[in-house]
Amino acid sequence: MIKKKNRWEVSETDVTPEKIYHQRRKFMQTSGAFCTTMLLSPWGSTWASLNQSITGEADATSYNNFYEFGTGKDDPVKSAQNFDTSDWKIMVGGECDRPGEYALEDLIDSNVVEERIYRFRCVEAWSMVIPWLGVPLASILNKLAPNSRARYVAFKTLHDPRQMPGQNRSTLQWPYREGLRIDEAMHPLTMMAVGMYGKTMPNQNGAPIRLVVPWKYGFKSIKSIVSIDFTEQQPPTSWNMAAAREYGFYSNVNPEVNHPRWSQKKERRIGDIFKQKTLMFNGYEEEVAGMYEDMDLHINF
Ligand SMILES: Nc1nc2c(c(=O)[nH]1)N[C@H]1C(S)=C(S)[C@@H](COP(=O)(O)O)O[C@H]1N2
Ligand SMILES: [Mo]
Repeated sequence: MIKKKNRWEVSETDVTPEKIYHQRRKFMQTSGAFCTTMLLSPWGSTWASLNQSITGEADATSYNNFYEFGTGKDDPVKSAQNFDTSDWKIMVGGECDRPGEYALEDLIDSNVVEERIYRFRCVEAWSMVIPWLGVPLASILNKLAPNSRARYVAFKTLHDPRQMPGQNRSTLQWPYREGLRIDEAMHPLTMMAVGMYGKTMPNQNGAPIRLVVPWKYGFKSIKSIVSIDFTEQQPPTSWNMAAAREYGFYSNVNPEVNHPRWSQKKERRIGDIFKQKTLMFNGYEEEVAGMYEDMDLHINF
């Protein structure tokens, strides 16, 4: 159950890099599955209208990129409805002391699940503001005890063409892969999300567990994760494999580095009419710029 305060007890909903909203919520598990309740506060539907900066839940859960369920923005909400995420396991391997197969409840400490409102910027120049539920990725990685050779963390999405119709086509090389440098993975802003808008993660948004890296383009936030590997070498990533000239390993949101086919200077927030300026590192510059101090971001895009 997610124990929610009444909406009027929610003190701070300002989405700024300085005041990242951390509303801790208890997230308890019942019989190995996460269970949510909306009994206490229906803010998932009301909050968005009260606070314009949060993207409407209906938009965030029906305008998706999840190519395993089709390339149209409205394909995932339609074709992921029967996606079976019960008894989910994550295989952990590589440079760590505790490899093996883990159930979600082994990796996620139920009483540290918290809600965080993050800006989310897709490389296609649209954006959203989402209240996620999850834990810092670092809290999971620390349990797995990476060793000193672990310089990167690689993630894979489930590969199951029977359930994921998009995997019957070679739009991308499956399974979907992503990766982070270990300092990026351990950064306190990096989150493993298990829900949004106070509810368990909808299938189309990456149930049951997905990454959220708010200063990077959306495609780094890999959905429906089944494996975590610690590696010494930079791991291959799906979009980089598909078009290396267009999608680099880092993919930090950067208005000064254009995609070869379009500008990254502006974005349209879903639900808004007018575009707004894209911020360096998606507005999280103060928190993350230090990790890239010695790098030329035009080369390491
Ligand atoms: N497995 C997988 N993860 C994925 C994708 C995908 O196609 N497959 N799309 C990415 C892209 S491009 C974006 S913008 C975000 C979209 O997340 P959302 O649908 O929750 O907004 O998911 C990312 N994670
Ligand atoms: Mo994206």
